[in-house]
Amino acid sequence: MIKIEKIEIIHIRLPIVHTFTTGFGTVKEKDSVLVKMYANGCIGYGEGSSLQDPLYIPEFTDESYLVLQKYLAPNAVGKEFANPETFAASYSHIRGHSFAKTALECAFWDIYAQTEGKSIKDLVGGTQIKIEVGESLGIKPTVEEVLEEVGVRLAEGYRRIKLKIKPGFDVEVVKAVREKFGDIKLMVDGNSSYTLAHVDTFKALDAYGLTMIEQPLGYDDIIDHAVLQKQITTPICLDESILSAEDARKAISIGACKIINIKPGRVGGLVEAKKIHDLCAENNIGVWCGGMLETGIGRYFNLSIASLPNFVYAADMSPSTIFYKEDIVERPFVVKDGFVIVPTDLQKDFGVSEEKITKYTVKREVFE
Ligand code: OSB
Ligand code: MG
Repeated sequence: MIKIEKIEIIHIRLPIVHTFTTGFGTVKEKDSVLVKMYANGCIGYGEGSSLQDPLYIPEFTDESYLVLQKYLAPNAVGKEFANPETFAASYSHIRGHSFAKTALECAFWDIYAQTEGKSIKDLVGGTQIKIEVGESLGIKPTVEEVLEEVGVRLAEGYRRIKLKIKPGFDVEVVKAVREKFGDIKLMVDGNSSYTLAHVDTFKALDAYGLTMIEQPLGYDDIIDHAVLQKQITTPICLDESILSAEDARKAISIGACKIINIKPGRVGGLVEAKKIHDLCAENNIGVWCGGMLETGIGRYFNLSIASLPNFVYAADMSPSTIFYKEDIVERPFVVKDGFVIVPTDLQKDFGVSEEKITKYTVKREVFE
């Protein structure tokens, strides 16, 4: 049994090296909420990597913090749990707020792994020891700038390129990348900036052999995605619309997607992420691990879950050095020949820096 003695919730804000523009808007600095958990003589960390503003899905960082402060942390402290599944079940009556739940659940996983003397990869049944990595490229003022960065990332070894698109910045940029770089693994992400009125744009994109089109339509939609999927050959991948295994089951059953992007943060943690993974495997839907510009802490859990066998497409797993001047871990991972090694111990592999957490803290509260 794991007895939770103390929980700290920490809102951090990291400056980023360059802004990140998508179909939902521009990320100018990155917020996250961290949970530091004390139990059985161990310390565990988790990250809920929501955005500062409600632009991607409704939950934003002040809200994640508030839900942890008012419900999740006070309800967990002083209690005992056998494993992450029973722990997650203890707050499943709280609706929504998947990023807040992820921060809490991941801190518990970190402690659970330490007490079991096993890696999270082994505990979840992971089979891959390294994860294939792609770059997610923001929208730039010009196509030229996109071409330049694609060239840099391919030279660095990234194995696929994901282009962020929005109405007016789509077919032209895809065409230019194909013409310049040929038969690379290429995909696009619309971040819910299109509607069914844009069907001709997606039919035009069919000509470019994209691996997938990620979340073109409404952030909470599956119906229109099913309508669109019937009219185009490129597989649709859902991101924003899938917050749970139940959402995934419904989307698959109506043919709304052929691929799912699993982000632990968006679905409430590793327990739900594994359920979605297993459901997709049974239904021949390949998955891959997306990202929310997490710090090294969040990326540690993303890499752990991405070791499951049905994670068959390259992950959005650029190292924090691409986004941040400084990470809050001592030794951020590196991409080597287009892969990242799955870490097995947060402290030994990455090393959490309390000093850097303090430097970027907006607010913090202790529950004991
Ligand atoms: O839609 O996948 C997305 C970043 C913030 C919010 C949404 C998304 C993204 C990314 C970045 O594409 C992926 C990463 O973390 O490397
Ligand atoms: Mg996406």
